[in-house]
Amino acid sequence: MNTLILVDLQYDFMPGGSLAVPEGDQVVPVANELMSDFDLVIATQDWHPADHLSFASQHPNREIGELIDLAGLDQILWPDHCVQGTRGAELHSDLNQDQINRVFPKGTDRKIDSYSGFYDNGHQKSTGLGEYLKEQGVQTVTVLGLASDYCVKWTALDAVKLGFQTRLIERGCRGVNLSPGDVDRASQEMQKAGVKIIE
Ligand code: VGL
Ligand code: ZN
Repeated sequence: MNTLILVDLQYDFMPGGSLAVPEGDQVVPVANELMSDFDLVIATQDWHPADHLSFASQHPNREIGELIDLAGLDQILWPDHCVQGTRGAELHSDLNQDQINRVFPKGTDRKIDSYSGFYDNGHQKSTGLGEYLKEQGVQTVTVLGLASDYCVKWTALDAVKLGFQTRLIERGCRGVNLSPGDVDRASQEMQKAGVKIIE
């Protein structure tokens, strides 16, 4: 089971979206091009309630980009994004969605963020993705999507931890770079953990 994981290819992470990743839309054609090479295609979908506590709007006197403590975990405050049922939360319509076998939502619990497609940031609750891949007999996963320095990174790191051989398609990823160099550091961190960076 040759498996491709498409991370958060949603309008809010594309140019014009509320948490726009520079050139985020450029990875959509890469995803489309690669899908047919895989037996199984999974998409993750950031899927927050409107009052999600990762939103700066939920914390009076706090600003976007600030770091807070959220139930004991470091939390960066983001603009409202990927609110359930809104257009910003939809997968980009140029994606060949009929080739996506399953979509795994994440970040649905108001009180905890979920960068990884496998677990929330406290590693308390699984999205079901890891169990699903194991059931399917998947051994190797290939990851691409948005954003390199957040959801892609944590998804790839969890994939390694779960024992999957993990590959990352670099040209299929773009990052936020909240601090300059974040994407490069994410890449190094993934590589160190055993993720094979391709191209
Ligand atoms: C993401 C920040 C907040 C991502 C999701 O998809 O990388 N980043 N929520
Ligand atoms: Zn989010």
